Amino acid sequence: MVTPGWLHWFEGPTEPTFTLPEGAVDAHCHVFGPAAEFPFAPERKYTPVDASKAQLFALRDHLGLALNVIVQATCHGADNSALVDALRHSDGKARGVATVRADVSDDELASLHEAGVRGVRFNFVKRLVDVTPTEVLETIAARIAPLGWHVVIYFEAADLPGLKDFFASLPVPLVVDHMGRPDVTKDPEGPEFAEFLDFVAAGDVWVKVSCPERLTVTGPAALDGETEAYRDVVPFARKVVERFPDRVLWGTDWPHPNLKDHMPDDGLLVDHIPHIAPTPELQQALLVDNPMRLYWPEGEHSA
Ligand code: 0GY
Repeated sequence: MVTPGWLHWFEGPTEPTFTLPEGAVDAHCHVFGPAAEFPFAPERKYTPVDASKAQLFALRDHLGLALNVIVQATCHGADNSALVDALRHSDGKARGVATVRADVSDDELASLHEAGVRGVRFNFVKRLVDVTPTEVLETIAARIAPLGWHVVIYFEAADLPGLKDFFASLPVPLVVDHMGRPDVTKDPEGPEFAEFLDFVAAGDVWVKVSCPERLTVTGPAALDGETEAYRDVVPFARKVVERFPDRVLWGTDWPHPNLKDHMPDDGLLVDHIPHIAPTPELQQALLVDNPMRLYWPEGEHSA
């Protein structure tokens, strides 16, 4: 049974007004099931509505995106079958971020790499996962480092002080989901966000300036043609984009798990981009050059 109150992803998104640069990458999205083919993990904390690879690729084409980076969602645990199936059917247009356990075999890692996986995700958001001991995560990081992969980290802003030394010790590039989930009611110039920016500045750390729909408190929502959506998130995202233009990534987060308030129109999420990356140079870096360096360093179609 789907989790009570679960919001279905937005059907029939508008066509964006903002024209994406050629080759734009959605660097954070998911597939869910379909459950009949790829059952959800027994240890999951939520049961979503199905969101298939075909539906994801249709959204990509509708929005004018070229490529996807599909991130393993917690509802699939460490069973990457749905992710790998999507990668294998993407015609080279998708790369992936998997979840693995410390005892994953070398053959399995090689097979994930061959399918297009280029990173693993460490999730510290307690409503989504049970805590994995840091020694286990260190083992995983050591296993994937020789493959040239990175670690995607997902945490709440309040947890960064306790985690940042551990993050800094990892022997691979780091990619932070959703700007480290700042509390956008606080001052973007204040000490909490400054601590996050210092953490990014100090290491090989990349940031997804994604999920305004999840971080916003006062909106307005990306619905009904709203062209000034999520104004409270903009100063945070813009600050990151302008300070680290070569280490930022953008993604839709489709199909937007666990939103409680509203489901955004993904076309309007694309129209949000010029608010956070106002110049063509920043847009080219955010949407094309940076994700290509991380996920397709050898260029598309030469996996
Ligand atoms: C996201 C955010 C969330 C969920 C997951 O893997 C997941 O289940 O990441 C969330 O609930 O904040 O990145 O999709």
